[in-house]
Amino acid sequence: MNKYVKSVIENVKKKHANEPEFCQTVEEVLSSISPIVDKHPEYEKVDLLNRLVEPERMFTFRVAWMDDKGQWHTNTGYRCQFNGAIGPYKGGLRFQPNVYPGIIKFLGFEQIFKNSLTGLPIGGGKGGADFDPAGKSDAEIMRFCQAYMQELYKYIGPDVDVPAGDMGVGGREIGYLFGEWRKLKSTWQNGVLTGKGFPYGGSLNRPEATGYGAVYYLQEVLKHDKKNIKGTTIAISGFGNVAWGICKKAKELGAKVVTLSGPDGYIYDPNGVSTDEKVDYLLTMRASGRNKVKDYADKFKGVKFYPNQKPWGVKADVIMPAAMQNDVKMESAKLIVKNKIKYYVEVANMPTTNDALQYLMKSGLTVAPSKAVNAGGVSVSALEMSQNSERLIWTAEEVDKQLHHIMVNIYNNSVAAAKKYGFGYNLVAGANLAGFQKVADAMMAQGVF
Ligand code: 2IT
Repeated sequence: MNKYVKSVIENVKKKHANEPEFCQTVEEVLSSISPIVDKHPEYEKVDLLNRLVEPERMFTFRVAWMDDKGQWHTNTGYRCQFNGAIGPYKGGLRFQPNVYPGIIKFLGFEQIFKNSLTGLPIGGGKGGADFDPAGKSDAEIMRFCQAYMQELYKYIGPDVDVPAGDMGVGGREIGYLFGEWRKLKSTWQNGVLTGKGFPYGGSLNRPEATGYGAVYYLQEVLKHDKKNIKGTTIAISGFGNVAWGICKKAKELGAKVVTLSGPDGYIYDPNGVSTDEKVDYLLTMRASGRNKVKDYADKFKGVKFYPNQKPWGVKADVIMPAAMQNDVKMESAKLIVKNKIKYYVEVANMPTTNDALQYLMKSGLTVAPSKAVNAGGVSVSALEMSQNSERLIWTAEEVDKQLHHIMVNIYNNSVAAAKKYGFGYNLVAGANLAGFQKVADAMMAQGVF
């Protein structure tokens, strides 16, 4: 590995020893871009890589809110504006009790390269809070979102930083956040958030975009091996918004999603999540706030529930982890290899530990990285920004067409970048190389700061 790259990885590991997720993504990205750095000795002179791993700025703020009994609570809010070289900071907000600076930084760092891959002018950012939405009433969620925006509004704007949703932040939360923005600013200002509801500036197909984009990417992967997606069986984790989008598009294309998972275990549906009723039921389960995937097995015949297990031991053509980071560790990777699965397509941000990812690749699976596969979500967010600034509304067909085009480009650019730098057919290295090159070029052009 390039000596400068190595020193930056070591530097991050030392400096951020208490933020393992951030160290993990930095090591994963930087180790694949080493051949670009070999070709550009000038990067070291301007210390490009140490600047790349340092957020341009990051905010931490207090969020105080009242529960329905009149008791006050205090949480920590975050917004990380990681890299704005190619456009306004763009990235989601995650509300989850395990949120701390290491999670926000890992997501923000991934977002830089993901957003670059989309080909659209958006920089990398991320935010969130260590707030637990589970079991909260609608009024409590509203008060939390309002209190959160009372601080966040100071740092964002349509040409500055455009937040969206992530885990724990869906259409409802974006609505409350946007309402508070309007209350505080008395301006529409081109929408300022993405993932808004359709009646007030949201884009058609934004809720579906991450899942749809992932399936479009999968189609390209299969096409490479002269395979058709029709009849393909897919094992996924999660049952949230992203899983829903995957099921909906897979059903349309004749593929079968046979597993879903939640904190309580996983379900196996041999017939697939392949009817409108089943796909819609995912929304019902999510809206119930129960956070239990067992409900699906109770509702539909012939479905088996496996308590406290992950779905990685099942036989399927494709594995698509779509729940959370580090969901697939070495022991699960071994099961996947033992079952002779050929395609491992990440969807959630960093769902695989670095050792498990390396092992899957070495074992001959085709591995696709999340920063490419899940980029459809943020791509349609960028299309929402375009529609808002032009005061236009595109049809669902138009948005879908553009999304499809973007995903095919991401795949092709990744394949080409990996080939160019001698990695062969390597989608993981390719995504990092292609994503990095554009950001590095932009940073070099803009001078040192
Ligand atoms: O991880 C992601 O790309 C997101 N949570 C969506 C970001 C966005 O701005 O739509």
